[in-house]
Parts: sequence; C-alpha cells; structure tokens
Amino acid sequence: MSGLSRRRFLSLTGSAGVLLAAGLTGPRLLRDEGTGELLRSKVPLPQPFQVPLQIPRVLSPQRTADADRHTITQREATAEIIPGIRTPIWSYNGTFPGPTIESRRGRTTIVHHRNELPVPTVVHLHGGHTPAAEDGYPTDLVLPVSGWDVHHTMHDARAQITQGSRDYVFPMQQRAATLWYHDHRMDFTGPAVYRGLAGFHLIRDDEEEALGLPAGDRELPLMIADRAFDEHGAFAYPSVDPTLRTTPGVEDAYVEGVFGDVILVNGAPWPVHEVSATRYRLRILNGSNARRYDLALEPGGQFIQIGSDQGLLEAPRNHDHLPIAPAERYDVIVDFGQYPVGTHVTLVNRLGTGPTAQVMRFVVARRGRDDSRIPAKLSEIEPLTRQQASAIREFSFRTGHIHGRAGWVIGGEPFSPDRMEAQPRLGDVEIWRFVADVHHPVHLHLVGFRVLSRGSRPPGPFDAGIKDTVDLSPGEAVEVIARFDGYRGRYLFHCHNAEHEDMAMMANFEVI
Ligand SMILES: [Cu+2]
Repeated sequence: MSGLSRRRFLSLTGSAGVLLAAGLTGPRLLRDEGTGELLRSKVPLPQPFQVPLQIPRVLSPQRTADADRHTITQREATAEIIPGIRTPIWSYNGTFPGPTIESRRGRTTIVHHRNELPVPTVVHLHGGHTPAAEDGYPTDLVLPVSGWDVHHTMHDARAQITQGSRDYVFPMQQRAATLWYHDHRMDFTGPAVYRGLAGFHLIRDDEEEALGLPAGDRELPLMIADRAFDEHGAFAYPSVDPTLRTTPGVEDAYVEGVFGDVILVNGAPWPVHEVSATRYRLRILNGSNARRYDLALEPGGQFIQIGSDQGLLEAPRNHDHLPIAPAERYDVIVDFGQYPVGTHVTLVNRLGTGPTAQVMRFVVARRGRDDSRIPAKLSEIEPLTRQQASAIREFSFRTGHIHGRAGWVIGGEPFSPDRMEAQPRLGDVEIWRFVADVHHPVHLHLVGFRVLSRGSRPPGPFDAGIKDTVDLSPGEAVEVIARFDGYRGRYLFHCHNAEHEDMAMMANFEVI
C-alpha cells in the first residue's frame, strides 16, 4: 500500500464527526454518494438517453407437480453496452443482467446452475428465505466444469463444494418481493458481480395480484449499476489479480469501494423508455458495488412507494426523492399521467455530478387507458416490539486490519467461516444494533427485519416495511428487529459495499 493511500485510509479510522470537523474527508463523503473512489472510463462516454431500456428476459420454467425448474449457464459472453463497442462480460445465460426468474409464493423453485466460467462461483438469492445449504455460503463453491485446484480456496470444514454444476432449491415460503441473485464467492464477489453476475428474481403471490397494481409492460424492473470502461471497452475494475483466481482485493486506492462514471440501467447506459401517460410500477434495485444514489424525477413528481426490500408496505407512502444504497430495493408507482404527453421525465441522481447525476429518461409518448389502482391498504405486517426481543446485540462496522493489510471488520474481527457472532434460537426475536464509521449498507441473510431506530430517533421516512439491507451513514447507529425463523443453520451478515465485503466485512450467525 502506498504511503498516500495508507494515510488516507487510516484517516477514516476515527469517527466521522471528528473527520468532518477536521476537514479530512474529501467531497465524496460530504456528498454522501457512498464510500468509494471514482474510476474514470477511458472510452468516450455515450450520449445519455439514446439507448433503449431493455427488460431482462423472463425464464420459462420446466413445470413439474412439485416445483418449477430453471437452468442457467454461467459463461463468458460479450455485450454491446456502449453503442459500437463489445464489452466482455461474465454472464448468467449470456446477458447482463441475467434473465429474470419468477416464482410463486409457496411453490418450490429449483435453479440448476452450470459453471462454464474460469473460476469457482457461488449463487446467493438476495432476500431469499432459504435453507442454509441453498443460501450460497461463500465457500460453498461450484467449481468450473473445466476443473479447479481447490488449494486456491479458503479452508472451511463445513463447505459443500460441487464440481461443475448444482441445483439451488428455494422453497419460496415468503411474501411477494423483488429479490435478486448474484455471485457471492469468497473474496471475489465485487469483481464477479461487476463483470455481470446479477439478475432479478421476483416472487409473486395472490395477495399482491389482487391489489390491481400496474402490471404487464407497465411493471419495470430497473437494476441501476455504475461501471467504468477501459480503453478497449472492457469493464475496468482495479483487481489486484485480474484473473480472479488467487489473490483477492483491489488496488490500494480503491479499498473504500469502486465507483464508475457510467450509470447503467438493466445494462444500458442512461437508457430511454417510452411510456404512456398512466401509472407504472418501478421495481428499483441498486445493483452497484459501492455507489449510493438519491433518485428524483425532473421536472418534479412523486414516487408512491408501495414496497421495500421484502415486499409490500402496509400503506403507500409518497416521496419526492429516494435515497438508495447498494442492494436496497424500492417498489414504487410513478403516475406519468401527471405530465402532459410529450414530456421528458428524467430520473436523476442528486448525489451524482456530471454524468453520474443522471440515470435514465422516460418519454411520455401517448395517452393510455389506466385501470390500475393503488389501494390505501396494501398488506399487513406482523408487529415486532422491543418487549418480544430475547437478545440485544451490537456490531460495529469499521476499518480494520486483515493479516497486516487494510480492510474492513465487524466487531473488530475480520471474517472467518468458523466464528459465530450470534446464535439465535429458531423463532426468537432479537434486536441488532449496527454502528458505522463510514457508509455501510448492512445486509442480513435469511431474515427480513424492521428498522427500530435510526440514531436515537424513530425510523426515517425510507425505513418503512420489511427490509433485508439497511443503509448506515457515517457515525450512525441503527437498530433492527427480526424473528429468526424458518431454518436452522449458518448464515451470513455483511456489508453490501462489495469491496468492503471482499475485504473481510462479513460475519456469521447460526440459527440453533
Ligand atoms: Cu461497508
């Protein structure tokens, strides 16, 4: 690590308040776009709002009496992301994002993954209420069909390693929600997702379909992700080992996180989409490694939030902006009937500058008949109260050292597959308190939680509903409450800044 970057990295180790007072943090942190460093593209950036929005293909399952079965091949491919340029990607079935999987609540979904990539992979269904053996634990590797020397991998006596392919079996005993699947391989999640290993997985149910929300081509999944491109048009990522075979981590300057200067939505740079002057349902996912966004509509307009990470809210909430951290989701309705036909409605990012201040554009192209509704009552959410909690635990998310190198740690400890930070009993309700030094989006596997407090105040306007990822600001403490039910076993919780995650900011809990 160079002296300069080490000094800057170490400058983050104090409390954010002290840093801000001392003027030690750059404009990055003050602007709140997350914790990270900008990587600039070396190809000319395309003009915004020229490339059409693509909706990822929905996979058709093989249906049996018991389950819906899908097959995905993980392989290298190329994609035309910037017009006229071929970008090599790592893909699920050849595209970025991968195909969308749709499940019915309560009906088992099996996804057969075959790994034709040159490195091991792991698939995690983010937001899935999934048995531990199917959850994509980072050492449960699917080795390449072409072979692999397992000496390259972290030792974990409990790891279930498979050769070439495996089935992931998801019972789908959970509410309708916008989930996503992505690579979760030990030490290499950031670069693998950056190369393209991410896709939507939607769960539908009768409760949600009875509401009459906008549907069909008026329901748009939108995966927002920033990327940078090298001089050949490949994704630029500062891996120490660009083969992603042996040495994990990024160049010292990017230890805080990697920001790109091109904003992609469903794999297209600043796309444009024609809409009718009617209501649309936008399932917004921040699929970026480190970048936060604060989304707003220009020339003005409201997002009507109907859902969060884990599905429907109890009642709609209006917002004039939406802050979103990596891995968070918002399910919102935008009524394009509020604009005259011909209006260009731009989804902007108030935390960005220059090219990163814009995300995509909707063109209100025509009138349309609209039979959709937004009921005043959407769903019911089981209340969880402090009195129900059988344990209160606290975890700090901070800079730290892993084997002498700069990294990120939870509770002072770098990740180890063997150490359990918590062992909730099946069915228990617990309160977990997270404390952050810089921006950390904290994600729990297995459970949905509710935000109980932010700072010492009640939850904020964007904390509603059941969540699985909660964004912490510098110096902030957040309490969440969850019931650890469904399955016993070992699960992860971690920071979803992918560079932090790869540099040891993960820990285990075990439901016993
Ligand atoms: Cu983090």
